[in-house]
Amino acid sequence: MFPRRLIGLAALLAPVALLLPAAAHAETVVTVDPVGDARAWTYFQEFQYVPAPQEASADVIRTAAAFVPRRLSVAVHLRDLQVRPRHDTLVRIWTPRDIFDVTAERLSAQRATVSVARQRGDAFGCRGLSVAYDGAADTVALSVPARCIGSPRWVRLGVEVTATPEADPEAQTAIVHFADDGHRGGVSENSVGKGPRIHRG
Ligand SMILES: [Ca+2]
Repeated sequence: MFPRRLIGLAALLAPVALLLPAAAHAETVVTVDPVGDARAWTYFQEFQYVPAPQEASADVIRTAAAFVPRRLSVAVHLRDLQVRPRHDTLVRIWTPRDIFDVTAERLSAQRATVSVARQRGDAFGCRGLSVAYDGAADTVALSVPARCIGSPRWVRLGVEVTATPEADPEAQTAIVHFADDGHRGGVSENSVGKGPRIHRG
């Protein structure tokens, strides 16, 4: 009934068809950042950053993100995610219309918290927003419901991690802070590096 050539073609296409469902999933976009490019500063020397190549807990080495219809997932990989008196992860989300800041914070070994705000705005409620600190995998994984950021067609991400290894309330200005930007060598005091567009799919 079918010409042999067509049957041969169908046999050839069958494995390709099997791959299609996987191809239809949202891609995971991975960006890499230099190893050992964290910076240190104290409030006393505000914005006078010095190289801190030994700092591993704030050193972003890779960010993996996937944007499916209902959710943006971001995993920030650190060189060595240790427990610190204070550890903050900022994920800035640029959409076609807005800019949002998702901020995760972990104080010592307490349960991490996360909030979302419009840039320079107040935090707002977002059911389903979550963060998971995983010391074994050295990741801070964030999940942001798409509706909380206006269900945009695409996003671009900025990542900045800050860690404070010593907490001495008697000597505020002497506390050393470490930071790293996930999309550039070192950090900048007035901007956050921007990753590529990630389309929702
Ligand atoms: Ca880095």
